[in-house]
Amino acid sequence: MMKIYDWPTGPYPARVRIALAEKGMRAAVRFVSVDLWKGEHKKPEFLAKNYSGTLPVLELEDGTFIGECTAITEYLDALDGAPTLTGRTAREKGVIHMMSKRAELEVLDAVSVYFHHATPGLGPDVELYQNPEWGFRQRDKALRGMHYFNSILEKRPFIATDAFSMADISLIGGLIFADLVKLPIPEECTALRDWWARMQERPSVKHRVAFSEPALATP
Ligand SMILES: N[C@@H](CCC(=O)N[C@@H](CS)C(=O)NCC(=O)O)C(=O)O
Repeated sequence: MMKIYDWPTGPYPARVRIALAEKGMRAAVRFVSVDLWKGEHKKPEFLAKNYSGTLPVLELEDGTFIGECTAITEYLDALDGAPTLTGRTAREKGVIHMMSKRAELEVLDAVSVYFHHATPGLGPDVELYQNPEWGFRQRDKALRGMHYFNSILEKRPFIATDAFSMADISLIGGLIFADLVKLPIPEECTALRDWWARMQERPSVKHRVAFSEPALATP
């Protein structure tokens, strides 16, 4: 069985949990918890699985490790021969990849830097270097990014195409993180707020933490 190393409430792990649920593949993986608050992701044993020291990581049955949410999502989407999240045509693949990367660069990763640099983050034992000025700049970048995605959602129902895709999942990750650090979507971004309300109603998003609990309990 495939394994996913993650932390149930983490915004990045949420992206893979959502992708799995959207694909109906929950039963195909076992979750292994890595405690971010204890810094388990920075220990040599975990770094051997993922050089970057981040969650989530997918382990295939042949022992291959795949890190990075987008890479994991692409792998899972290709597995059943019926891609629904990363695009069927060349055009869809290109546009979805671009918009997903943009959601990471402009919102999700920026909120993450804000969390790690301008707030206590994961605590003094884990956050060995903090640069608050950089953190606050990234917070402002994330707010600009929210305005950008609001302008996209004024024109179409989803981030990349007319259908739900990996790009939506990447921005969902960003807004999950923004919620955690209490960075609200600006009032005037009504299209983004409406989209976020719709996304939170999707079962894959709503039940992302709960669905793996039985698997977590399995040794
Ligand atoms: N680019 C990576 C980023 C993953 C990431 O930052 N994950 C968070 C979990 S929510 C993490 O491991 N943070 C711990 C840290 O940076 O110390 C991806 O997309 O998978």
